Amino acid sequence: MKPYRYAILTSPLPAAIGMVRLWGQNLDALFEGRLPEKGEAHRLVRLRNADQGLAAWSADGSLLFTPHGGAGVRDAVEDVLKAFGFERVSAPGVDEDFARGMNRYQRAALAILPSVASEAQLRVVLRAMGQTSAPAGFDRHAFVSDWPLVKRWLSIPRVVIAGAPNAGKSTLFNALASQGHAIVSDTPGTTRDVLGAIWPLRNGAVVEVFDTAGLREHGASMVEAEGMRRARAAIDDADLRLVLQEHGLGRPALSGVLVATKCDSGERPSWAEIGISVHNGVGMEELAKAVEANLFPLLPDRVLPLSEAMADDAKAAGFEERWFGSKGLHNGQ
Ligand SMILES: Nc1nc2c(ncn2[C@@H]2O[C@H](COP(=O)(O)OP(=O)(O)OP(=O)(O)O)[C@@H](O)[C@H]2O)c(=O)[nH]1
Ligand SMILES: [Mg+2]
Repeated sequence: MKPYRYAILTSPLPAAIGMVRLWGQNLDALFEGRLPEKGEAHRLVRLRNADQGLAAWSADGSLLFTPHGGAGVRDAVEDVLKAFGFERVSAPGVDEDFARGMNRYQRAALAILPSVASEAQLRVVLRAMGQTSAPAGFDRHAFVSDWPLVKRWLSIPRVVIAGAPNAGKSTLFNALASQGHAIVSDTPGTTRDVLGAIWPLRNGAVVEVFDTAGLREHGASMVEAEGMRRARAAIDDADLRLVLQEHGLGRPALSGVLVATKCDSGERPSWAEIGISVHNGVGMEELAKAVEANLFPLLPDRVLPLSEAMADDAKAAGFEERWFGSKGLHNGQ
């Protein structure tokens, strides 16, 4: 075996950071910037032209270098190391190093970590890795088997705004989506394409919200008909539909959260769950709450990213004791 060795420890890239462990004499020569002194936690150094990152000495005398976690950075780091005569040694890193001692349950959470898209998801995943504790009142029994709910927290659900032409769909979309700029006009049949944007909710989760073409039975041109076809496909694909209808008209035929629009003076027809006016803000908070309640009926603190198969591992690893204490559980809902 060569005296100069390295191992890539990162789980499958891309990730926020990469991890490379280096063994060898005189590693200073590789880096621009001084390596940490004895007893010093870490230092920011540059590995030639590959990348800069933190360097820290390990107890076994190896150096842990953490550059950025892109595949391109990893290749550049490997090029530099190979040019200096380093040999790559196999270390299925997650097994051997970073995740040493982790069970299947924690590893699953680790694998999800690079694709975490919201603060709420991060909380779910970090808790799975045992880095934070469960809050008082957490009811394990409600969640261990509720994998679809957990998956929802770990994905970005699709919320589709649907309804008749001119109902106010694009106006609502623009209000919800900070980056969305759908055309709004009082001509029915304005929207043709499906437009998507991120809508951050107050519970820390994010959803993707979609504006669609208005649906009507008759009189649509060919282009509008294609718009409606796309709208229906998006509606079929939705995790949640917001079905909009002007407050003066009857109950819409589509199922979903029924929202009466243009309720500028607070009026709400009996068929509607919520009455909104984007123009003066009526019902907007209620609408956001309804979306949260439908898609995320539980707060992230109440969600365990456990599949049923993983639950046994979690128990075996003593999670129960660590998270719930020895006094047992109670349902704090
Ligand atoms: N008074 C009032 N008018 C509104 C409100 N929301 C939307 N409108 C008006 O309703 C008209 C239609 O709005 P859009 O958002 O384009 O309606 P849409 O449902 O996207 O229509 P299509 O794309 O044709 O299906 C526009 O003139 C808007 O200004 C509201 O809260 N109050
Ligand atoms: Mg529109």
